Amino acid sequence: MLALAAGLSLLVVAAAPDRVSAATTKTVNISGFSFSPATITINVGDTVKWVHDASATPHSVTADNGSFDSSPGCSFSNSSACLGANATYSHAFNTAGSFRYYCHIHGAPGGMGMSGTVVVHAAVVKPTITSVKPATVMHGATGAVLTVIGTNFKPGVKVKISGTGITIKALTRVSATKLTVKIAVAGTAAKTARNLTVTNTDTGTVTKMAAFKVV
Ligand SMILES: [Cu+2]
Repeated sequence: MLALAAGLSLLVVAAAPDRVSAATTKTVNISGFSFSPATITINVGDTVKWVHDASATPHSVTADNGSFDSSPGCSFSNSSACLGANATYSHAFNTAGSFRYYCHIHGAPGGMGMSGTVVVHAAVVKPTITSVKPATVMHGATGAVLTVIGTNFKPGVKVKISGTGITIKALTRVSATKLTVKIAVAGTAAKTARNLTVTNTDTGTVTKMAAFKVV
């Protein structure tokens, strides 16, 4: 029974997208009459924690689009509903985009006065490589074509091959799951196994060790 449970949890882990980084929390300080930093950049799933300084000045963290508000009732006449000395407010961001916010007392929507922006980047999902064919490439071949099968190959994808003596002549992204790589293999290229690395413009990357061999 224990073994079965362990097997199931392994399956769950394998099915999850291969994220480059885990969720984190970043801090914005509410100091004086400003948010610091005024613009903070995070990834989808991350949390921003706002920390009020030690002063008693009332503030709020209020989204322009109404999606979050630390202190809905906060106003000049109701400052007890605002964030006070050393108060904190946290909000998790689960969609990519740029989110403006302001303070009910000292700012206004549209970046007026005491305000800030949270920039949320889409999570980086790594590409994967299932297979590279053919398994061997002839020494001195001038127009060999490797077919790379995998997932999440994005437009602008780049390919690198380990070692020296191999020149990439053309790279075609046939689809998100298929690349073709035309290579020339120098007569002096070492007859060794080569690693092939695929890298997306969003930095998601994967290397297949000994993807093919020069023979
Ligand atoms: Cu304020």
